[in-house]
Amino acid sequence: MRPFSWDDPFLLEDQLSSEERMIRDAAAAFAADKLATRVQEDYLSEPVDRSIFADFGVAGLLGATLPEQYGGIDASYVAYGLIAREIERVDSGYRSMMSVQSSLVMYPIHAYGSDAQREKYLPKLASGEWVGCFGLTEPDAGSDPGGMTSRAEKIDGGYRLFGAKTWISNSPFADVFVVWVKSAAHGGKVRGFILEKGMKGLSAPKIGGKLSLRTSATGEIVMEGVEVGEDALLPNAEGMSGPFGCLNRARYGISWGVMGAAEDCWHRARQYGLDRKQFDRPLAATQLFQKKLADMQTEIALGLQASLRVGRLMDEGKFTPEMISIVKRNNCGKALDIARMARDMHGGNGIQIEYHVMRHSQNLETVNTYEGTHDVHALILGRAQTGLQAFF
Ligand code: TGC
Ligand code: FAD
Repeated sequence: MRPFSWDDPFLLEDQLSSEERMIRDAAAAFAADKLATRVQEDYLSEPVDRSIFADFGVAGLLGATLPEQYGGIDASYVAYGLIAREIERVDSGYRSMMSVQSSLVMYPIHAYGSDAQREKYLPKLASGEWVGCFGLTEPDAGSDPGGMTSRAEKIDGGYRLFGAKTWISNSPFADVFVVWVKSAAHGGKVRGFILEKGMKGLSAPKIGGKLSLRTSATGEIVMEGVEVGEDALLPNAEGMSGPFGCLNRARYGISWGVMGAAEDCWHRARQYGLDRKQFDRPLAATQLFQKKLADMQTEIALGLQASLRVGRLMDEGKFTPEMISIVKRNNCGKALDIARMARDMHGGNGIQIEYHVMRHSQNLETVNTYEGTHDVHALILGRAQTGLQAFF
């Protein structure tokens, strides 16, 4: 019988293809070399620094699921999840940068864009030369994005856009803005537009003072009569299924990513308990400490298996959004519990940047909220099993 692998209880490793393992190993090496080396300084300084995108691009980690023709590596959705897990093992903010670019900017341009839009934007987004952002949330429309008031008015040869988006990852340094607004020319339906930095009437001020996700820059998108041509409209998406189609991919990636952050907390708590002695014995020799480690191991092993299953279903074209709600919601909630517990298990040291666990727990507060809060995903799942709408 094979010995029990405490850090891979269900032998996840054996369930991956050699190509998936290769992509995972490349992402892990990248994360150790380029991200772990700067994370403490980035978290403390809350930088507006886009240089990391070029590093991601060189490593082939942007838009990985897209075809090579557009700069992707034709990776499976399982491989995409494995990339998110390795990046978020270092920091949720870095994973946010990667997943917004991949799932929320490159995916809609590929899935809903014209050939000209694909050729113009995707290679430069894949290389990290250009940075993208995704504007859906508004000051008065967060969990209910259908309540947005941003709008496009038809003008000769194009559109004029008005409105404000808030809480937008990457916006302060973005070159490419995928924004979702209601278009009167399309019966008031939600349509996607691609805006570019420097357009008259477009600005993206930074939101400062965040106590979470500090390695990732967040800002607004302000549109004061931004004029664009017909070629800025994403032709192949109409209605809320456009932005939600992107969110399906990003939420799925998050379900893997948060397990990476949780694993980092678990491994650090275990090692701390082995090293630290109180009452003349290691903390890890106490029953309470071991119970906490067992809870972490169990939830992470189950969460990873669930994400792997959803990833395989995505690769087979058999997924539904509700499956993604289950893994986004549960994995985020469990990862947040694990990070808070790991912080506690580190005692006073747990609040220090050098011990990493409090940074993870602060980050996971955001990840549990964005892309649909924990409770909003509960309502999606409640509606799916009762047929009853409980949003209002
Ligand atoms: P509802 O009536 O359910 O649906 C309206 C239309 O949308 C379609 N749809 C979906 N299509 C594809 N995938 C999904 N997951 C879909 N969910 C809904 C639906 O079929 C319908 O289409 P049609 O053609 O019939 O009109 O919509 P609702 O208005 O009742 O919405 C309720 C709810 C809660 C499901 C939805 O609004 C929601 O998910 N709210 C959460 C908002 C959210 O996730 N925002 C994310 C903003 S982006 C972000 O946070 C990025 S952070 C990234 C980072 O930094 O990593
Ligand atoms: P609200 O919708 O006001 O929710 C507040 C509370 O009320 C929550 O607990 C929620 O669960 C609860 N609630 C809401 N509705 C109901 C209901 N019907 N029943 C019961 N409870 C309910 N958005 C983008 O478009 N692009 C981005 O790149 C992006 N990046 C982000 C980065 C960061 C750092 C953060 C914090 C957010 C980001 N967001 C982004 C926005 C994010 O998606 C929203 O914050 C999220 O959807 C929640 O919306 P809200 O903040 O308006 O909260």
